[in-house]
Amino acid sequence: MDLRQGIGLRRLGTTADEFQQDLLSSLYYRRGTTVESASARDAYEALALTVRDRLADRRARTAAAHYASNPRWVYYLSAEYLLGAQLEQNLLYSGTGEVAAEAVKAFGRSLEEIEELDVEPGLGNGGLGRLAACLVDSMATRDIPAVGYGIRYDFGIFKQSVEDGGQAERPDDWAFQGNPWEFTAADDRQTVGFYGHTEPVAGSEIRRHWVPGEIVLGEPSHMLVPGYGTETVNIVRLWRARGSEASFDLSRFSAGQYAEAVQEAVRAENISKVLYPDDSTELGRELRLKQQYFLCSCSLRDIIRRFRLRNQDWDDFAEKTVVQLNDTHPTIAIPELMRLLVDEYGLGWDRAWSITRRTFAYTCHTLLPEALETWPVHLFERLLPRHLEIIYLINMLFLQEVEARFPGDAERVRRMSIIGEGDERRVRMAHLAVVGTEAVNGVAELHSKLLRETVLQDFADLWPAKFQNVTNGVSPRRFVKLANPRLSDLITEGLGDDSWLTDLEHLAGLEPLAGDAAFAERWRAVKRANKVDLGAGDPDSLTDVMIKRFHEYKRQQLKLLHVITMYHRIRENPAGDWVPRTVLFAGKAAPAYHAAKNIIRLINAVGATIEADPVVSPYLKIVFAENYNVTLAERIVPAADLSEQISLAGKEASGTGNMKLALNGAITIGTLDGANIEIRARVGEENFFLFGLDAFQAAEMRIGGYHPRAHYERDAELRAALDAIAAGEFGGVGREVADSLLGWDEYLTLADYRSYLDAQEEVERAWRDPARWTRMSILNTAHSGFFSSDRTVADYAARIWRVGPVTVPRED
Ligand code: CJB
Repeated sequence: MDLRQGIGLRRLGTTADEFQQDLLSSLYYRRGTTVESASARDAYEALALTVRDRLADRRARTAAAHYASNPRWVYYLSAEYLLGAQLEQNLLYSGTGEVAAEAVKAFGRSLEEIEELDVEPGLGNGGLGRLAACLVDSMATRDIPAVGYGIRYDFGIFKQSVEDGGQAERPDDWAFQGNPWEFTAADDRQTVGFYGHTEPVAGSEIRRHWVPGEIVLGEPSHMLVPGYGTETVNIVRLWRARGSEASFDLSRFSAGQYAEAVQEAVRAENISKVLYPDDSTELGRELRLKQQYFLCSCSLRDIIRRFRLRNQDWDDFAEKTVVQLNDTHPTIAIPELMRLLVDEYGLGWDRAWSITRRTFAYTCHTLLPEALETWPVHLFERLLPRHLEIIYLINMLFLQEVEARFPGDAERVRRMSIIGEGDERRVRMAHLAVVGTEAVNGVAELHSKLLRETVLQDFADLWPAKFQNVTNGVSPRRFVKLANPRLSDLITEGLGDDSWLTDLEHLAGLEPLAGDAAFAERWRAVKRANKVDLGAGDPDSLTDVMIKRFHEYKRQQLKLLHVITMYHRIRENPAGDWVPRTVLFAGKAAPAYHAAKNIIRLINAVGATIEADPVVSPYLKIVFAENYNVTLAERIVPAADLSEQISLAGKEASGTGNMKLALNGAITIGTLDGANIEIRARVGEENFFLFGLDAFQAAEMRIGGYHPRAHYERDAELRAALDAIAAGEFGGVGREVADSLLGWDEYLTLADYRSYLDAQEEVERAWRDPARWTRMSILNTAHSGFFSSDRTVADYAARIWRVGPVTVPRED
């Protein structure tokens, strides 16, 4: 199908000359400038537009193919997307990398220089947001008709720097200079209501009329999401809040009240102003619920609009649509769909409920109680009065079902209710998400099991078949091919082709090469060159990385206790045979998370102390890499020797950094937590450094009365490390950190300390034997093929979404 024929467009060329011509056209006609006067920014934008055009072509063919086949769609609803930088990816996915490198010579600049200007949209916090990005990549790669819906925050995750030894935050005005990857589509604007009251509808018991007290516009823009090795280009559609025309008060303006004249518009636009920078904790702020509802209301109306392009009958809706809720953040979509179907489209309650339940699926990403969202009933009542009525009705019918299944079990009914009755009545979003969906999944085997057996046990008793596991995965294109071109070339050479990029299990073909000395030598050389590029420390030292959000459950403090102990050991025995290490930390702490920021401060202080110490510094170096984001991960991951995955077992739902690092040949030191368990099972116990309590033992220990002080008393090295911290050897915050560890130690850091240090000694034994280490490294890569997000998407598609691919024809 050639969509260009009808409108007489010429085809976009594929040769270097044609590409260069298009690049110059972009510069002249779309940037309005010439080669002679082109700034670096002009060069970047012209290149981005030229690449984007190639994808837009494929996008048009994709849309046509989807329209023609009227398929079942996946709609992924996520409050966060960490898409990463776009230029390099889109060059790869459009196959224009080489011609572009040639063409930009016209500007007298290298492609690398131009790529520097490509800002990553940091529209997420961490793992959950990056997972969303990997899944949309893989859905396109697997030709699944899909749209990712999200919020176009003006300010993404804050920029982090270290000032005076601690974390400082600056706003991330990521699109300040414009974003060439984005298309706005003002015609698809939606109107969203908030506040107000509800009124009866004559002749109906169930329908109500909601009269909102505030109206906000949602304006969509989209970014293209190309598949790799296929023609499909899907989209991520992001909503931006705008004041309506009525929100500008001309009479006040005329009276000179300028601020008052725009205050309503400002209030509206605040909804998409900034991403909440909390990872795994919910603050329960009104604006956050407004964001969530804004996302869901705009997206569902868009989904319905799209459905009605090709379908008439509401009974087909759930056949044609699956809406995946990325954690509880978009759960308000459930009552919103009910409201739209019942109040706006006049469907009966039971029919609407049947459609709704069959439409949604819910992924849970946590086990931390503080991350399970609940909202005060009174907030709901004020902000979303109609939704609260609907939730009450859903809850009443649901509790009748529970009562019928478990007669007389009032305690169970209380536990399962969507409304929590405590000092303050609250809406439990996770309960609503389980009740209103067809499938619920955790993100790694252990996590899914713990969800069934602990947090959501009552629900699993009621509906065992609803609960599933889909282990997370990562994009091999971004996290191997783009991040680690040297290793990618070596893998391709070793395997004979690059089919591993779309079928990552092919990496298993590297296994025989693990024993090949020449291949191992080259493997080592790749790692070394990547370390040189990173420039974090001596490339011959063991590069030990802990890169993730700062959170006490992830236990950066345990890593720090190890470092301090090494510092003490080396000082005591400077002539010892020490393995030189570079310990690299990177990650952000939520700005309001005091304890996590203390740990960052302490890390930097310990780093400075070591650096100033002539005895220890030749062997030990701490690097704190500022402003961890996708782009920085792409630089660190290829250079890592050792991957720190040391959360308390039972706390990390999955982890995905662990997968990225293993795929790039880093060896994991880790607990039996999240996906670590599955990584270890695949790469082999002998290629994984295990330590610590398992989830069962950890839970038992916590219940049985845990005494961190007993570990302190018993272990002289631990005592020395904690004493040094508490005495303020590394600054004043040490006292607080030590008090928290000795007083309560929520995440059993001290209980796992000795086992962790022992495992680190095993690490050093392995490191001293380069042949052994390299073999372990190769086998980690070879057996991590399972952790491709293509496999994750295939699992969702087969078991939860029940969708198939739609092939987009090539342009012939
Ligand atoms: N996760 O990043 C977040 N934010 C949350 O609010 C809750 C969970 C993380 O999601 C990742 C993707 O599933 C997991 O790998 C990770 O364990 C989890 O903490």
